[in-house]
Amino acid sequence: MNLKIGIVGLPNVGKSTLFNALTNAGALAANYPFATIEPNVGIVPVPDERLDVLAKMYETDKIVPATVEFVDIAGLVEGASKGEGLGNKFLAHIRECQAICHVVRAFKSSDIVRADNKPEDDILKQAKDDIDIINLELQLADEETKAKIAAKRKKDPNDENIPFLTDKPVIYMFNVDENGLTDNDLKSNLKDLVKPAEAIFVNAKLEEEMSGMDRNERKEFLESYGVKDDALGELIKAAYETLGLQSFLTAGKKECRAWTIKKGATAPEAAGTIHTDFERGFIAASICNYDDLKELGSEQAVRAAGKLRTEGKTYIMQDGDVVEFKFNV
Ligand SMILES: Nc1nc2c(ncn2[C@@H]2O[C@H](COP(=O)(O)OP(=O)(O)O)[C@@H](O)[C@H]2O)c(=O)[nH]1
Ligand SMILES: [Mg+2]
Repeated sequence: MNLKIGIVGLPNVGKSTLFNALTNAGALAANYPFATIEPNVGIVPVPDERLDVLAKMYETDKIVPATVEFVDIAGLVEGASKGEGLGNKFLAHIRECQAICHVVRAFKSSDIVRADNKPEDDILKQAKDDIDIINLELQLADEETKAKIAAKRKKDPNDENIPFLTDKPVIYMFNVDENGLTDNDLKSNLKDLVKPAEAIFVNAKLEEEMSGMDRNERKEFLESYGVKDDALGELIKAAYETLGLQSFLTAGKKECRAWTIKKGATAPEAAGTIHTDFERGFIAASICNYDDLKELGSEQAVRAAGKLRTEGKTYIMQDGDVVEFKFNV
């Protein structure tokens, strides 16, 4: 399952700064050859401390984290649907994404002009106006798509399986300044603007400043500003929540790996994310819970404690299941 998230927002809200910070944090989060496919597309490993624990336990040769693909989508401006800016070029990019990360400017800076050139006065009101502009452009783009389909095929576009932009789940990422990070009134007001969508708060400047730091330094640095998790961690948590995703793990000498599946997925469906043959030839899954494994220290100990289960076709996977599939090819 390839999770792809598109970063949208008005110009000068901090999209590219955040894109760079996210890909940089990802490169650091795991020893994984992360890739920038194009200047605006990056594959980022999902930080998962469980993999480090398993890797030690199994004396693993290789850690393979789950990954998320981020796309920095420029060109969405007021009037984009009428051909302003890069016009509709952003549409194709957004269509391919499962979720949209909508970056909203909520920091004050007299140096960085707002897209509308207005002076910064009321952060809350301006954030609302900015959000409305982007959402209207997405809506207009969908209207246009619908009209095109209707004209071409003389069909009701609502009957077709078109991935409309406004159907995509949105995570709002408010780019706040240092004061905003701990301003609970501001945060709760911004949250209210977009609920029931997920809202997260980051400071793109701080994220950028962490680019040369290792994991421990980052943690300390963020804590000094009263922040628990970095933008990557926050965004991935919100995306998993919004899209109803979870991870299961496989562990062995050859590799320790995290896999992304839907909540509610059955054991054969989980097997299918590894290989379609695994799903077709599914026999059973040998499963233990990550916390049990961590606590007891080894697979043998888990087995001895009677906590290694054999599950069949109807088993519903749980987050943190450590799994070995048995199958017929
Ligand atoms: N003061 C301040 N400046 C920021 C912040 N985030 C981004 N910027 C600056 O705003 C400008 C535009 O940022 P950029 O990431 O290119 O915005 P984009 O147009 O949305 O991609 C750059 O000069 C950034 O350094 C922030 O949190 N605080
Ligand atoms: Mg940019």
